[in-house]
Amino acid sequence: MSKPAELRVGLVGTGAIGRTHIERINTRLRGARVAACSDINTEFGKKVAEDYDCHFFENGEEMITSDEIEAVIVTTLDQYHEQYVMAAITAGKYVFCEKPLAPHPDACKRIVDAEMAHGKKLVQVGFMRRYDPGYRQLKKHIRERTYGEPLMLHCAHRNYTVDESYDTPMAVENSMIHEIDVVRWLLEEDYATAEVVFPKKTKYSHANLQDPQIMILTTKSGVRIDVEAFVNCHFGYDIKCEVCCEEGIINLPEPSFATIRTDAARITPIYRDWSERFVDAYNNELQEWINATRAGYVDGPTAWDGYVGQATAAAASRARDWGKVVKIEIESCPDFYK
Ligand code: ISE
Repeated sequence: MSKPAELRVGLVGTGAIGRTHIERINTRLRGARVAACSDINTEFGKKVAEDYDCHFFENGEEMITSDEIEAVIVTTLDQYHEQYVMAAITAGKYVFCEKPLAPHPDACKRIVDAEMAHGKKLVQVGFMRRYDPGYRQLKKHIRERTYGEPLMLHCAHRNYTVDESYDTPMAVENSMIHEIDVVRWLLEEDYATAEVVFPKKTKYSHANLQDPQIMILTTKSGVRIDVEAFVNCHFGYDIKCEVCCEEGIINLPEPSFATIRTDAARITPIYRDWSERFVDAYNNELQEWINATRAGYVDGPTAWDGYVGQATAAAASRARDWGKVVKIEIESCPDFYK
């Protein structure tokens, strides 16, 4: 039997995450090839195209409408996501967009409306934690209520350090947006309120960044979630999620490393950076996207999930700026996305 043809993908935005996606699709995953790419930085984009042997398009929209490609990946700067996702919807092509779907909830809503008007789901958002084997274990226990009802979750999102361009709002909008999505996916319910409080500031932060921060969310049924974002923790990349249920506590598994005895100590290493910690999640995410796209459906985080994530983050940002608990009011999910 002849092998089915590979899905021809066009990627727009050849920065770091774009290049790692090309690399994993063209060298490690099955069933697709990044055949074309585009970048507003023409010189740089051409070089990437040469390195990965793909066709370079100066204009991203032209690439998206071209017959050379069947599906689209958007890994540009966040503020350009909307324009390329919209172009893919207009062209009727499946599109995988890195998180966030768009920086502002209104832009996400425009994408949702355009997709519904088109009449078929095409968009998937890059919330890769849903594909992490550890989070998938949590999901199974929560869904099956193995230890009864989940009552509260304690999460931590710690980065080794961040640069000067990372400011106070980014802790919610760029980092804890992952917890906003993954916890909603774990619990299968929406949030009711958000609050953000500031512990004492670390000396490793800078003028524009309040670090650490704690975000407190409650769901509609009353589950309470606290998330610590500590992005200059100065020891490594550390992600925690503890789910306290009625009859037991379920912890996100720690990455597996050998324990070392040395110099009168017993040490277990941890990762330094998110790109290492979530390699399996990224691989699973893109492989499953390729499989679903080839089969003609979307089974990952939808444009609606992208919209709810940004609307929740926007509410948490207001809560932070106003110093009070904010109600999260989001329309109910349209049947199209159920
Ligand atoms: C970054 O943008 C990510 O998405 C990482 O997963 C997160 O850990 C980091 O804090 C963000 O800046």
